[in-house]
Amino acid sequence: MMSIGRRVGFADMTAMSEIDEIGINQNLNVRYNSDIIYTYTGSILLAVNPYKTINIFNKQTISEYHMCKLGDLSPHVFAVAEAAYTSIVDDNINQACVISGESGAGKTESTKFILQYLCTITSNVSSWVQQQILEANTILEAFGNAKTTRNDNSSRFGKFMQVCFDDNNCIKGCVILDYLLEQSRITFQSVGERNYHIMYQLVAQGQKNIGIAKSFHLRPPEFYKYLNTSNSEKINMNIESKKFDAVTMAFTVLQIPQFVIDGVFKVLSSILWLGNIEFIDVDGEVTDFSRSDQEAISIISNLLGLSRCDFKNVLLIRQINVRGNITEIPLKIKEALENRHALAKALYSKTFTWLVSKINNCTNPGQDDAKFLGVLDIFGFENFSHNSFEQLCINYTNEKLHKFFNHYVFALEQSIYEHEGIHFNHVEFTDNTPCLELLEKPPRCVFKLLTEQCHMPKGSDSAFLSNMHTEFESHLNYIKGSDRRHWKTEFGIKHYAGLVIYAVGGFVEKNRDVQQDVMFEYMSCSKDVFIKDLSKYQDIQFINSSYPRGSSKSKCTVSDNFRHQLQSLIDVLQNTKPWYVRCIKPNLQKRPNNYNSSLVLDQLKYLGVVDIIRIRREGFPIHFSHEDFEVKYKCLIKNKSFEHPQKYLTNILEKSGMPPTEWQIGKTKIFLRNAAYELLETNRKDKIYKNAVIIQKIWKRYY
Ligand code: AD9
Ligand code: MG
Repeated sequence: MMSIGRRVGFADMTAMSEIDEIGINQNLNVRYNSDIIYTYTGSILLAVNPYKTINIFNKQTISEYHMCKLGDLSPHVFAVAEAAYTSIVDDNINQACVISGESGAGKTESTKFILQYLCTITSNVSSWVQQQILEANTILEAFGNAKTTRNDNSSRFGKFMQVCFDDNNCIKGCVILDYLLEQSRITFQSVGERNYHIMYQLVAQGQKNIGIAKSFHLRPPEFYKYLNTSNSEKINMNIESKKFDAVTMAFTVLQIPQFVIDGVFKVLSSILWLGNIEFIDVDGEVTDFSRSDQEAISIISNLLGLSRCDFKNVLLIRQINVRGNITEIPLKIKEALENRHALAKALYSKTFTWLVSKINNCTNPGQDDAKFLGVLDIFGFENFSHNSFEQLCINYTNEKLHKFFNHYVFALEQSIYEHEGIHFNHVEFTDNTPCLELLEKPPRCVFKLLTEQCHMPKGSDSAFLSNMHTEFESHLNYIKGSDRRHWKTEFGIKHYAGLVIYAVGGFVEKNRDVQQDVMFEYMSCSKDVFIKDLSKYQDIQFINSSYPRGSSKSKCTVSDNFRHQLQSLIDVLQNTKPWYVRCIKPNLQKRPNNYNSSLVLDQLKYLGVVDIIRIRREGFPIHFSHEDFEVKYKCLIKNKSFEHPQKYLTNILEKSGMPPTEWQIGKTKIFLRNAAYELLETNRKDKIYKNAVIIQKIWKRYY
């Protein structure tokens, strides 16, 4: 294993005398070349993805980090997990590990290491719960991850896993919140990308096991259009089928009954079959099935437990509600093709949220006020050659989290210093409030204008775009497109991490919450118990946020729901003690031993690393109220009778032997640098120990 005390470069970059991006980059590079992937900036951890196995994640390393303070050993994600856990135990405050970085930087792997750490150090008691938490991840990855050009195991949803603790600080369960699963992937994948892992795993299992193939009407992977939109490389049936076994095992550990597991696979198979329906155009107005569609229709209705006739209606007819009168209008071929894709996406995303809720039913400790340590693994900033609605939502998430981070690290800290009369050098940081306001602040903002179009019967992308151009023309964070030729199809937002050009095509449609209510209504009469249950399932995260249903005007759009979800996440984070893991991707080729300096430099810039180091070094990260400080450290001085309370505090600090540069006394609070705090703590623990020894001696003498 990596030698824990090995010195290469600076383990904590707040100790560097010269801090600029180049120095930081070199430091990370030198450490990376020696397979040291972790580096601190104060208590914030930077992690460079090694793209190879490094032997520092085993049980032995976990036990070395357990009970050690942050900074005692080499930087490690285990040290952050330990510090957060200790803080739950000592301070009784909820904790949050916020893991950020771009796609493929290592967020999901870091999340798993933190969970593995927590489950191991608390595993003497109910190890079943620990097992369930780890297996929940197996299911989430199978259903929510896919191969993309940037990452072979890319998470296509965000998650916040709250690990809950009982009064003895043992894990008693876990609550998972999921965010915005990417739906477009179910029906289309770009070149070099794939559908969700579980699709290949199921089909591969069908190739190996005739019983499975028969039960779920499975065919070889080449047969399915939804698995072949991207000409991706050949599927390794053996590996996929092994992974399928791991998923069924995980279902068992989570006590999901067999008929439910079968139900989930039936839905997946019917989604794959849906992709193969071709339709024929009857007369330009009406659509029907082609001869080859007949097999797919019977199989899907059979899998979903619907009558053929009901299912045909779902695929070929649209129902319109005009003042209570339902009118049926046949779909034109283009509409039928689109409607079929929408059905497939609705089925998959409902199954996904249903799965998350089932996992939660199993792992939820059932007590709302349990202490928790949350781990946030959410999509990083994205800027592709073609950016759409999904990228806007993802980048909006990053803006929100960046503001939260700024607020925590910079704004809050500096305003406290000013208020308390502390001397410090003001650190400038990029405040992203104007960009966030452009996106989300009512009454006129990007998301409001989009929703407005979605509520209009003839709402369109072009109307949305022209409204934005008029409304935000003079906004500093808005541009009308990459150049004049694209003003009719694009808009640009200057995010904290750079300018992103969005292609407006499809925004209105993607933001409309196409519920596929008719399909789910038919499914509620299904002969299959699971399908029936699934059709009635409503995501509780959205029940409260929805406006009254019925009129299309009041219906929540996808971005409305997402904004509510995100705001409640920020509200939760605001009441926790946050820990940050900033993940860095060293190269685009997913290769080990390959450090691309300019790629890393870009990431250092938008992760705000230089500013973090400056404020951490120039600032005083540890704060105590005068009273708390006195109670905690008065044991360190003998003379406890000072006329002036300020003198009393000064005396404690001076007696510890720390230079005055390491601490300051504010109007109501004491401010310490890390080194000062650690010295005080060591002195205090020594004192307590010595007192305990004395008491023991006295006790022995008398009894
Ligand atoms: V995405 O936004 O979900 O597309 P992540 O989550 O940031 O992305 P992920 O954790 O999936 O990235 O890491 C990508 C790949 O890098 C993994 O599949 C591993 O092959 C590799 N990786 C990441 N961290 C480590 C590590 N500590 N050790 C070894 C790693 N390999
Ligand atoms: Mg991930």
